[in-house]
This record gives sequence, structure tokens and C-alpha cells, in this order.
Amino acid sequence: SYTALDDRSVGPFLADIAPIAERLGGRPGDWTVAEVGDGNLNLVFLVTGPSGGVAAKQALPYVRMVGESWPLPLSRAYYERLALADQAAHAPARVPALLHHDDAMALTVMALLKPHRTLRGALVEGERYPLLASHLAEFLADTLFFTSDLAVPVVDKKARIAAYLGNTAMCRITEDLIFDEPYFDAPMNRHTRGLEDIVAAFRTDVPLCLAAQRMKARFLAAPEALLHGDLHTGSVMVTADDTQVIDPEFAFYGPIGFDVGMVLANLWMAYLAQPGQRPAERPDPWLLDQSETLWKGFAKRFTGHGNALDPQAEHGALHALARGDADLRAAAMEDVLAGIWTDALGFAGCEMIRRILGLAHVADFESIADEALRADCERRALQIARRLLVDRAAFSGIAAVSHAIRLDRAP
Ligand code: SR1
Ligand code: MG
Repeated sequence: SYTALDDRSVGPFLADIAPIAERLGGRPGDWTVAEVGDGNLNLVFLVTGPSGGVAAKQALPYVRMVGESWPLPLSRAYYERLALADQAAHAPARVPALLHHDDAMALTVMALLKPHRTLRGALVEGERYPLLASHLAEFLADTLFFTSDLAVPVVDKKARIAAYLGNTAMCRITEDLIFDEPYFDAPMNRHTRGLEDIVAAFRTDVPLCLAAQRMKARFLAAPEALLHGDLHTGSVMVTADDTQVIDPEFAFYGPIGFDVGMVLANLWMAYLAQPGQRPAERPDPWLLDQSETLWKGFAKRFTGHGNALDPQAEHGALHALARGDADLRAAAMEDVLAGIWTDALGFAGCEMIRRILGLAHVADFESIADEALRADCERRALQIARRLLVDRAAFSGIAAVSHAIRLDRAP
């Protein structure tokens, strides 16, 4: 049965799980425990013993950032460990090792990531990670391609879609918070003072609301691949030479462009927050370079997987293309990629708008103490996000987005 753990009970609980106790070494009295959950939903305990460490994540039966008035099913821990295992099958170097799970306790025990830190916090401090974009491109291309119809026999793919169908409460959060609530006066919305005019304008902006609705329809009805489902910079842990993707509790089968767009949006927001974080410095285009490297790396690796398909293997790609000549297959992959790009732009726009006008804000902007400066940064991000949603066709490639976002140009 379920009980929420705390700093004192987590050690004795883990001591009864032989492989975990062995990994930690010594006795529970020798272990240090820190609850470090800084996300919106769960408890996260880092437990370190004489021989090693683990990260134990436990779901609470409610949304942590709001409290018990917003219940949330513990089953999200089940879907998270299912997704961790599926991701590990395709991108083992990019996700933490799953060591133990207890579905009744909604508990997932993973290898301790050390000395990793959360990417969002590092970006707020102006840190750079040269391998970040190529690692994220690898994670995206490998997890998304190898769970899609391009790689999986159709019967197996339908079974995998079904395996995640119950994660409805988590999908509902996304449906409400990302696609709906930023466009009306939802009770938990908040925004920085000074943005009232653009908040009001967005709520009556028909092309914008229709574009957001179209993205919601894609999210609801396009089970293309197993998504992480919440791939923002708080779901990424980094060191100088490693990148790990954590927290796939929003996992389900959805449109590939959702994961791609969310990660791009969070890099773009980190860039756009710089004038507020460090007003005396020129904005550093490194984050724009990273977003370009990420998209190009993803595109190359994803299409490479398609071009390397075994003609004899069974999968859901169109028979004539999978077995056709190389040119035809390359054209087919370019076509798939064009659809992902268009989706990614729309989802990125939705993610940026909801992080500024909705419930769940991000430290990139929230860390800007000067309210007027924060409002300026957020306004610019909102204007760009609107263009990404309404005028997607104008962005023929990632360089066009960088050009629109660059802060050393006149708006
Ligand atoms: C109520 S949960 C708010 C947000 O936190 C999670 O990380 C997801 O991004 C969700 O939308
Ligand atoms: Mg999370």
C-alpha cells in the first residue's frame, strides 16, 4: 500500500531492497538523504552511502506545486518507469539506469546522476555545454524514430500505443495548460505586470487561438511515436561531457514534433531571457547555435535511420518507399521531416506562450527580479511565439527562426 516517504523513512525503506542496499553500502545510518524535488509534481530523494548513490522518485497523490486540492493519479510513476525502460532500449546512454520500481508506492529508483545539474538552472547562470545539442538530437532521433511506424511493425506499434493509453491525467494537464488555458482567463493563470495588453490581445486573437487549437488537435490525435511528453530544460541533467534526460511521466504516443518543439522552445526562452538576467552584457548567441545544431543533428540522424531501414524488415512505412530506390526513400524521409518541422514550430509557440501566461512559469524569466525588464523579455518571447504559431510557413528552416529571434537586430 502507498505511504508518502520523507527524509527519515526513505532510508529504512530502501534498506529492505537488497540490490539498492548493496549499491549504497553500509547501513541506513551511514546514508545521507536529501529531498531535492524542485519540479511541480513529485518527491525526489538523493540517497548516498559509502559505496554509491541512488535517486528515488516518488509520486504524490496530488500536484505538489498546488497542493491536495488538485489530485493526480499515482499511476504516472508506472508510466514513467515504462517509458524509462522503452527509452533505454533505444537511447541507453541518454537516460538514467532504472534500478528498482514499486508500483504500489509509486516509487522509481534510478542511478544517481552525479555531478550532473539541471540544465535550466545552469543556463540561467550562463553555463555552456558543448555536447548538449548533439546529445539531445541523439535522444530525440533514437527514441522517436525507433518507436514510430517507420521502425515498428504495425501490430506491435498499436500494442505500444495501448500500453500508454491510461496516462490520461498527465495528457490532460498538457491539453489544459499548454493548449487551452493561456487563451482565456483561467483561474491559475498569472503573468508579469505590464503584459496586460498582450494578454488581452491574445485572448481575442482569432488566428492565434485557431492555431493553438490546431496544435491541440495534433496532440490529441497523432500517435506517431513514444513521446517523453515534457521535454523542457528542467527534464535534462548535464555535465561538461554528459547529458541525461529524466522525468518521462508525461509519456504517451503522440506527434513527434511535440518533443522536438518543446526542447527548442526552452532553448529559445533561455536565450530571450538573457537581457533580463545579464542586462550589461550582449546576448550570447550560443543558445541559438545550439538550437540549430539540435535541429540539424536530429534531422540528419532521424532521416539516416529511415534511409538505413532494412528492406526485409516489417514496419509501418509505406511498402513502396521502404523497398523502393534510394532516391524515393530519401524523398519520403524529407517529407516526414517537413511535417515534424511544421509541428515543432507550432508546439514551440504554444510552449513559450504557456510558460509566460499560464500556471507553470520557468526560472529563465522568473529569475529576472526587475519586473519591467522581465516583462520586456517576456513580451518579445510572446511576439515570437505568436509568429511561430500563426506564420509557420514563413519559417522555412531553423536559420529563419534564429534570424527572427536574434536580439541584436531591430524587432
Ligand atoms: C501542474 S504540472 C505543471 C507543469 O509541470 C510539468 O513539468 C509539466 O510541464 C506541466 O505542464
Ligand atoms: Mg517533470
